[in-house]
Amino acid sequence: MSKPTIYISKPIPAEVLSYLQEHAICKMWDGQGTASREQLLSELEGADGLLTPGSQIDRELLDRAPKLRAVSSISVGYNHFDLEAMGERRVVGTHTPYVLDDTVADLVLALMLSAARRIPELDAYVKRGEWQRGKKQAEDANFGLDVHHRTIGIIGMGRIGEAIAQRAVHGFGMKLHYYNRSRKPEAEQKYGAVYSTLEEVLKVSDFVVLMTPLTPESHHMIRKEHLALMKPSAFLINASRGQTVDEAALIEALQTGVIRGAGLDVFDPEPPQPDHPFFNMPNVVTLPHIGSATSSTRFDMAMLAARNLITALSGERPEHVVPELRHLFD
Ligand code: 8YV
Repeated sequence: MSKPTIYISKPIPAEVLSYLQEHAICKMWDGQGTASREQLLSELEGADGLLTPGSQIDRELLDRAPKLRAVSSISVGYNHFDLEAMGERRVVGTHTPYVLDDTVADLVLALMLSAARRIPELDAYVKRGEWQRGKKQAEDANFGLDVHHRTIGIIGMGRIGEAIAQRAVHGFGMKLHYYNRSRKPEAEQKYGAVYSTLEEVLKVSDFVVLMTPLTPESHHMIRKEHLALMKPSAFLINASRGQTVDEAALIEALQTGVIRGAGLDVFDPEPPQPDHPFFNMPNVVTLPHIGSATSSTRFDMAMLAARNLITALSGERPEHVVPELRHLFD
């Protein structure tokens, strides 16, 4: 059987590339970062498969890629897949769950600690040579807040949510409330987690952590009326997708003291505009969507995505086909 042709839209580790080259004819985006939409549209004509870190896969793109049989995303989230269009055209979509759970959970704790202890602000004082000013600022009664023994509210108790729960409860002695579509009796047993309504989680938590996939149901699930339920001393932490929050409402809540601060790895849109109000808010810690970005986890994600793609192109069902497209193998 002749080898399939695949298009790789971002640089990947050499070992992952050699694996792919054993099984496929590889065409690669060789510029900086990730191939742009325009580049993808013009490169996919002869491709049977695509390896991507999260480019939009929609009807326009599928029209330009008549041979495409599989798209493998180097990400756990797959809100960039038009599942209906892919299903209609029998294009398999895969993602990379499990391998990033601990890395993203670590980052969520880092965001909580950075926001509560205002670490980036203090780091900037020290580096500007303003040691005394930084120290004085931090010693003001109203500056740093404790994370340990506080209440964390996790919205979306999937695998990453559980990895956060484990750190928060067993590492920091936090109390845990969670909201999820379905109850998680195991998490309740392991972490003493209290299953609550969304409203209740917002009301009782000192740190509200959003860890839900972006779906039509979770789009803007946190709006002005939800932020108003939070304690004025509470923080919102988002390392899932920016669109789960109404960003305009969040800006207003932060500017008017409805909540105390935020730790954000994700925005709507990304990247945020250069003059975004968050950039002048000392109570907001921002990161450029790097939740899973450690070298070993990114390696594992790329390798898993490569294996998913080759399995899908062989006609077998890859372990990590997204649930909504499993029916393509029935
Ligand atoms: C990815 C992510 O790094 O996995 C996800 O869903 O958000 C990140 O880990 C990002 O999508 C780019 O690949």
